[in-house]
Amino acid sequence: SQFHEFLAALPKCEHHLHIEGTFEPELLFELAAKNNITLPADKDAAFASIEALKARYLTFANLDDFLGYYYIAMSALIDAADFEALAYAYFSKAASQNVRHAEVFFDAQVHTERGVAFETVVTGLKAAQRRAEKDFGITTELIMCLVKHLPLPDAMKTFAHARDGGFFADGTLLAVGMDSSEAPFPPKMWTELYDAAKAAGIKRTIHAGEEGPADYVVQALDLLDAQRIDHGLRSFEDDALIKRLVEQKTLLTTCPLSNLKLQCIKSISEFPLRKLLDSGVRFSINSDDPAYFGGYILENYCVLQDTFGLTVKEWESIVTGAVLGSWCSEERKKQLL
Ligand code: ES4
Ligand code: ZN
Repeated sequence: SQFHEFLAALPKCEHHLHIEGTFEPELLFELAAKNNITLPADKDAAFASIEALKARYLTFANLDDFLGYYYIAMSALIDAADFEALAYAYFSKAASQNVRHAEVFFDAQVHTERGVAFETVVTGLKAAQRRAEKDFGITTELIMCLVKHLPLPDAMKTFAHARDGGFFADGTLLAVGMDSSEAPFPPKMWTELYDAAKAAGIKRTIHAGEEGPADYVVQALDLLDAQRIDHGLRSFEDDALIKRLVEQKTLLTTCPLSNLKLQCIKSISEFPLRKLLDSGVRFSINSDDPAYFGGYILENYCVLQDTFGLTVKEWESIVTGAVLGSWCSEERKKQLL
């Protein structure tokens, strides 16, 4: 429709995108073959073919059901060129949807745990970032996510490696975040990590209020001093929390198709878009794991438009909010506005 063309043309920022979540089945099978990695088709028939895997991705029972596939797929990423190919494919797709600035997560520990060096991951991602900026004019940043399903000392070790190796100081990494399974791992478990990041002057975000309750968002603010909240879907269960998010201008990086596919909401009409707009909370609309959830950023914008019928003015305020919530230089913000 004409409105979809308007949405396609809007200059966008993406703040909630797991680079491993852009691993399309075609590239997964290609890299698995190249690297002699056998996908576990003996244990799960979904890995028998690209088509079977795509069919399996159509529905997930919950976050952990999805994460099982996401972590297995990652095992096909071995050398720097693999990470470069993965990230360049995403940047190219994002640029085609008029994403001008992207802040991208990667799951460092999941790679180092299986024997891929931290430096290999970062080298590949950086090569893609350089090429994408040159080819498409898109600016990109990396946010290192630590995973909640591994113990705190593990996260501390990976964080210290990145900090002491100068990866934050030299601008290779922009910020730290946390992701993976939520409900059993409340934010209060990670105070040591967030204290260390804050002490080192490093920006902090965390996935909270996706499957977990609004109280996890409160914990992230109170105990971790998180400056951004990834998802924050359930924040509207707590009016005082919303008031605080508005006052502090905390960005919620929302992901509607992800919430739908992981059964956090039963339909897009349950996504709290009206509340986000009416409360004045700063938020952006993002794709999370587009290879798994049935759409990149534009498809997320379009499904909201088809459900909620926003005005041009409302969309303009959404993309402006996304620029203002970005962690780029003031100079770059001016270019994006
Ligand atoms: C994730 Cl949707 C989502 N939630 C939590 N952790 C994640 N890692 C990748 N995608
Ligand atoms: Zn996420």
